[in-house]
Amino acid sequence: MDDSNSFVVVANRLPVDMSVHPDGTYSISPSPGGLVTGLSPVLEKHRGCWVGWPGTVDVAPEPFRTETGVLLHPVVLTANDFEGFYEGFSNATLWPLFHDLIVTPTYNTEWWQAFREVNLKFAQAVSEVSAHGATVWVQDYQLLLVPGILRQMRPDLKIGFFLHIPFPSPDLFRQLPWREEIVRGMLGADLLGFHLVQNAENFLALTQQVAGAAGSHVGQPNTLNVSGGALVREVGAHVTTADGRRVGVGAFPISIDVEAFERASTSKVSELLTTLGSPDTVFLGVDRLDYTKGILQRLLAFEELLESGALDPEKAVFLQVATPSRERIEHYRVSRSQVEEAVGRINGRFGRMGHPVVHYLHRSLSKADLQVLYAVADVMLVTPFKDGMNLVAKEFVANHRDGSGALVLSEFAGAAVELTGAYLCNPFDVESIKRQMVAAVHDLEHNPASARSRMITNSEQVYTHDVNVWANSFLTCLADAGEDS
Ligand code: ADQ
Repeated sequence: MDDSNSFVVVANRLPVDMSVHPDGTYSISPSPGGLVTGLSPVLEKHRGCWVGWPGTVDVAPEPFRTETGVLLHPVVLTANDFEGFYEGFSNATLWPLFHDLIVTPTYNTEWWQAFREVNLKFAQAVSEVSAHGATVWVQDYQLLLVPGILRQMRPDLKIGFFLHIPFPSPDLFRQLPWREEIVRGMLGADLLGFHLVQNAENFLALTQQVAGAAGSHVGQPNTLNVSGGALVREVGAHVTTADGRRVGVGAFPISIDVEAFERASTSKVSELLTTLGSPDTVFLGVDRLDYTKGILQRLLAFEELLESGALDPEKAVFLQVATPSRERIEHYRVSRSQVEEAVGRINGRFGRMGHPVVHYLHRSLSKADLQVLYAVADVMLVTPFKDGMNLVAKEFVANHRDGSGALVLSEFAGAAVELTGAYLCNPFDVESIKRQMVAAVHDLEHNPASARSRMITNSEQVYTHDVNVWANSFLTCLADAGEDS
């Protein structure tokens, strides 16, 4: 067995997209998304192994090493697995439930069966590749059952689990017909990590309510410990399972590889500004096209500000980049058509020939191109209805280390706990988004010292709490976790 398999990450997706060509050959390209952004630097540092699905059904390449030294171990999923496990249970049941029912979750027994079977496949793949006593780090809501299955297959492993999305209040979670199995699956880990203390507290409260899950009792739930508004270096709480294992529970807010987001090349920035007609104010949104992200609401806020004359269409532009996401799911299709209809309407109303007021791209961009956009933007709009963390907000902040620009941020994004210099808005209230957009523009123009001090506060937080701090604090806690109580 390969030595590098003493550190194994397992996530639904590999950090690559694979496409199969008609002649049977395939090509591979990087895949965007928060989880990949957070984990890639960690895996590169540990020269570890990443187990996951390559994004194509029924076929997968042999394990291979990336240019940066990470061993990728593909898991084969069938078209049925993809539908029931991924589109169904993961993204039409768990995703909306864990994001506080922004759309109504579907509870479907066949999807649940597929979810169990595919979690078993992932656990088997991990079990095959992991060295004796290896550390296995299981990622996210698609693999909630993997810790429990792995614990039975391979009791020698040290198992950590990190949830990248919010953990809902127990009252919502209890809707799930398979709630006990899910909690039991999670409790197979030695350490459970969440972004926020609130998420960890929701889980701890749940283990008391769904006690049948493991006959578990909660230890010291009130000692969850926060320093600097966010970081927990020690596991402050634990759950003792019926079989006497101690499962650590803590909050570890994810972050970014700050060096990758230093300022972009100035020539490209001024080139883009000229292309945009040298506007006074550039607003920017960058998201996966997901109904949780509040893209439509921020476009409506922009439209209403143009309508009322608070913004001048000759002087303000809005750039929105939306990565295609989960396009076969109905709610995602509806979201896309609403966003695109709004873009067309706003340009029809306020643009002129050769001068749209909203520039919209429905595609993935390279990190270098994203950096140019972050640098061009005066006001970044991050307005999700609910978000585990939101790395886009942190990327923008890292790009504005000099204190330029302003961030309008939803109070329901996990990042709001840390980025205290942001202009916080309530995305359910378009007036609130408008107010904060206007306040940000006003400060940038008339109160630059205050705007600068806000952004410096944000960037200091991100530069002192980068992705290495996140990974090291989780992995240090994991190394100490799992002893019998
Ligand atoms: P996401 O919902 O994907 O992540 P986010 O945290 O903002 O959301 O991460 C998106 C990542 O994708 C960023 O690194 C961004 O640069 C990249 N990206 C977005 N649009 C892009 C585009 N058009 N082209 C290229 N790259 C693009 C989930 C959770 C979040 C949590 C992360 C990490 O939903 O709440 O912050 O995981 O835990």
